[in-house]
Amino acid sequence: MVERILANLKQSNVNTDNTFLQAVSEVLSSLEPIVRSDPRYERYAILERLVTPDRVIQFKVQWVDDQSRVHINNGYRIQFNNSLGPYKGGLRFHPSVDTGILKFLAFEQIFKNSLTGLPIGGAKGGSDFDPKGKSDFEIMKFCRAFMRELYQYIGARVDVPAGDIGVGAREIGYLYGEYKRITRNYDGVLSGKPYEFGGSLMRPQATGYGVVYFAAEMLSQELQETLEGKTCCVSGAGNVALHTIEKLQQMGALVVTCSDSEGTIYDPRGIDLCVVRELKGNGARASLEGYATRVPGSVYTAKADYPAGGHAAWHYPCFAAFPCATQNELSRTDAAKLIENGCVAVVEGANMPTEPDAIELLQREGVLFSPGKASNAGGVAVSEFEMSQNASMEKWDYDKVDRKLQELMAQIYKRVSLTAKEYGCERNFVDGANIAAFKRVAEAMILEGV
Ligand code: NDP
Ligand code: 2IT
Repeated sequence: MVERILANLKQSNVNTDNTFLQAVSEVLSSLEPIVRSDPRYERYAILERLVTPDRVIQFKVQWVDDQSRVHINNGYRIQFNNSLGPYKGGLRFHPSVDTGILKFLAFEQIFKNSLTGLPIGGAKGGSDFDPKGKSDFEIMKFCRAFMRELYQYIGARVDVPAGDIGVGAREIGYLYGEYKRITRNYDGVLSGKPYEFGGSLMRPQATGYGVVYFAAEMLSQELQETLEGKTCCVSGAGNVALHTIEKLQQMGALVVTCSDSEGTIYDPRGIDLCVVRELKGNGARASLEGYATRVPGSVYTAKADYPAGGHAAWHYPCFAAFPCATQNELSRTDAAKLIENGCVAVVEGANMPTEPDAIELLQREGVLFSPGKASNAGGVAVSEFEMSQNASMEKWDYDKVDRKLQELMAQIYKRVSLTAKEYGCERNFVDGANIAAFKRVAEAMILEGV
């Protein structure tokens, strides 16, 4: 059955990026044993329905830059599945965005959101707009034009977008302002809003901090280990990477790498977050090359000089690796190097950053591997906390959000590891996550009828 579904999907997705097929084939291969164990899944065509988005919305975004030139971009929202709750998932602004990438992200989001145990469905959206080099006013004008189309498809109980690559609190603020101007509605239609108008404390930190809470729980339960005094490698230098580094440092780890789309920094004395923030903060997107000129002893490797078939960040010795930039950024070559250097855990902060043959090798060699849908779910969980605060007109304090986030990450770890044990694939957190997430969504799909 799984092979037939994949063959059909291949035929209907020939013209898009193949990350969607990659994500689906990983999930379906985890589900093969469980799907055969319950005849209802076939009777209700759960798999076929699950791999087909409810709606793929595409619209034109036209805006005018600071030199009065007119630009046209594609805007998208993919509402994949709302069986568990309102559609929920981020918006990505990056030139690579197309329906293929967004389908992969929205599909993964269904499973991630299910793993949180919270009432949220799966969606993703965005644009091929490139925020790099744009002025603050251009970003504002683009966000307003984007929302002029998007507003009709979203709502606090319908679909609640948030940030992702290229979209942070600044962009969410501009998007929300335009939504409010059009609808006169002050509800929580976006999450990740600035604190001043309904944002939750700790939402900016939530994904990265959650990644480290998950890693700490996994290391303690599986290896009776902690992160204190351990060398860690991180990729990325955006929202998820910076907060992963920050929490790792708070827990006493030594983080020696970070990266952006042009290159990687290695700093054996530990990444100086103040310097990275000066280069990357507040929408500034200066190259990390500037880090090496400012911090003596650090080394910058440009992407063109990366090891063949690999990423420089994964070629330094470390105890644990945290890919936090983008999809498919950790190859089999990188996995082999991590293993050779004694790495014991790979914890995904980004969505699907590890290539399938790299995952297979890491698992085969006994490296603990956590898929993003489990370890980066803290971001969307705190988004749901924000929805909850907006609905009840409350404001939670920082400690409450932090405590709830820590509890939730520990619960996700438990759900994933117990499910893996129950289905005879102990320590395979990919299968554990896919099966646990699937069971909850499939049950809801059966109960709501076709
Ligand atoms: P940001 O835009 O804040 O940062 C993205 C980082 O990744 C930047 O350092 C960027 O480099 C780098 N990057 C982006 N695209 C590429 C590419 N094609 N090749 C190499 N490097 C690249 O995004 P986030 O930190 O929010 O997102 C990072 C990852 O985490 C994504 O996979 C996202 O889907 C996932 N995620 C995000 C959540 C959130 O709450 N924000 C929640 C859960 C997952 P440069 O500065 O040069 O562009
Ligand atoms: O991939 C993700 O989980 C996000 N980009 C965050 C989604 C959200 O709704 O907070």
